[in-house]
Amino acid sequence: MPKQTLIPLSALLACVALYALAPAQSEPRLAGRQDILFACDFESPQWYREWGLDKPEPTTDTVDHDPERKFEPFAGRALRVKVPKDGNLGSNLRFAFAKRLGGEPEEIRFRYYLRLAADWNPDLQGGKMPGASGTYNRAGWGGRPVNGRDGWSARGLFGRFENGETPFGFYCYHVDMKGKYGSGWVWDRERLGYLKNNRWYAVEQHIKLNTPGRNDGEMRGWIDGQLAFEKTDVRLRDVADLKIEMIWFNVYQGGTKPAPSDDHLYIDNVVIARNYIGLAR
Ligand SMILES: [Ca+2]
Repeated sequence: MPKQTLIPLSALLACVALYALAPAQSEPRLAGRQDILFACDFESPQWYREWGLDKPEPTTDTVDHDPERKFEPFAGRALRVKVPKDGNLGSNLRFAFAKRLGGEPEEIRFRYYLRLAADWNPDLQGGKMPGASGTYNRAGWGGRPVNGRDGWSARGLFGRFENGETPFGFYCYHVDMKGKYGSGWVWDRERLGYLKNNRWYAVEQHIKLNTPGRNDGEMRGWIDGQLAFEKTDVRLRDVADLKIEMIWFNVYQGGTKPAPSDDHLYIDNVVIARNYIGLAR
């Protein structure tokens, strides 16, 4: 079982000192905020080091132009993620709180800008998008249901293409789940979570873990600053030592069937924070 940990204030302050300059450069609105835990604008040639990697994953790179897929920058370079034909995995980037900050929170916000490329057409199957998780490599993903003591996850979800739009939501392994697989909750408020290709969206997520054993966990989603989903009765855990282990920047098509074609998307302006982040501009 994971050790029960609190983020030491010194670690938090060190982190703020480390990252406070980076978002201020690319996002003036974040300047001076003391609650920003991580920001990545993908401008550095060694952007992957900001994610704790020695080299980028083979399905990821950064681009400032990509006319074949109708890319237009949101702010300079962006991460390009490819789900390859005959594959499933596009990104497995992670920001693990204990490793990076010395402790794990119970509430977190994160926001990124997402653009589905011209070739994005998940006709066959949906899949996973970035989200928070606490699987501790035991339970809460890949058909490994949870029991309240072993793990949980609340990744993003995308559904199959519907009339040229991609339904977007949460894919959640929680204590009240039925069967082997997590629950899919599309962000259907005012259809805000139905995303079109070839335009940028600001995607923000809020996770507040429940009181152990109680149905009072909170999950929210915003698209372009508008509340697209809210659920305040989630039970992600029954024990206090399950925390928010990481932000799992997962992009995965499936399921188990391989993708029938290459599908690309772009990500920029990633921010993880303690409070609501909002739009970059
Ligand atoms: Ca950028």
